Amino acid sequence: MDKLIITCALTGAEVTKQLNPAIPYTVEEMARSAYEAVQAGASILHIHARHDDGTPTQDAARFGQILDAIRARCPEAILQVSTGSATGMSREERLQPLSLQPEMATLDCGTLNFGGDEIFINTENDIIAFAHAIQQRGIYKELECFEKGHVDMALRLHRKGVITAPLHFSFVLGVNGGMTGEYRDFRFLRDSIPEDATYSVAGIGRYEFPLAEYAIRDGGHVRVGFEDNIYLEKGVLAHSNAQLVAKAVSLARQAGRLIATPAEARRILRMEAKG
Ligand code: KMH
Ligand code: ZN
Repeated sequence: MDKLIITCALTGAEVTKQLNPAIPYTVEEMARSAYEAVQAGASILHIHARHDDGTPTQDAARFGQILDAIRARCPEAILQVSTGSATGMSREERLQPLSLQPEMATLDCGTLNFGGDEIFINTENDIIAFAHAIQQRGIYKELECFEKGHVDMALRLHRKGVITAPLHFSFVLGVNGGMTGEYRDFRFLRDSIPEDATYSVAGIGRYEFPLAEYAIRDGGHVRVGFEDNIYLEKGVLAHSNAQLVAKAVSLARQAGRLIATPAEARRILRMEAKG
């Protein structure tokens, strides 16, 4: 079994300091949280940008400051920018950070309800445009799928030559409007992707650690972090992203799975063959 790749989703676009004061917003908070997460065992950092007041932004200048500050403290880590951002942003707004030539970016593979009146819109033409923009620049992509239809869309576009190999999926499960993160959901998605594809799981809220355990035992990879979950355990807020990463590391240890360094993660994901 390959070593375990741990991604840390540092802040996202939705959670706030009102819910957990440790959520990073500022450039300094992002850099510190990234450093601690990498020290704890993360090899990939999934990055959203916020203004100092917590408002999500895809502004390239703000993203550039955050990426530079993280690179200065974590020169080896794989930096994955979000092209999903927050609901309601236009295609052009969302694509902005690709101009910074990050090593990795997300490619969201379908639309879904996102709680309340929110809809996270990714039409087929959006997905095609994002795939071209990411691949043209030689950036490695992670295929974010919130339900089975998104996996099918990614595979359909792969067969058409729009989405190129290597295929690395992220199953983001437990969003209010997407698929839940029960074992049967995990199994269904995991069995739906090609043999030579890789995958990571991101469980929202209470699904974070149960899903992590399924993936750890199955040979998949894991994402944790404040974007997805703010609790270390039921009713106990996490003080840092690093605590959530450390918990994933300890689950891996219990299962006898070693943790990948960033260099090892690049090899496991075949990042040299960007597609
Ligand atoms: N914040 C969500 C609306 C991504 O990073 O690519 C979208 C999201 C997906 O977080
Ligand atoms: Zn995200």
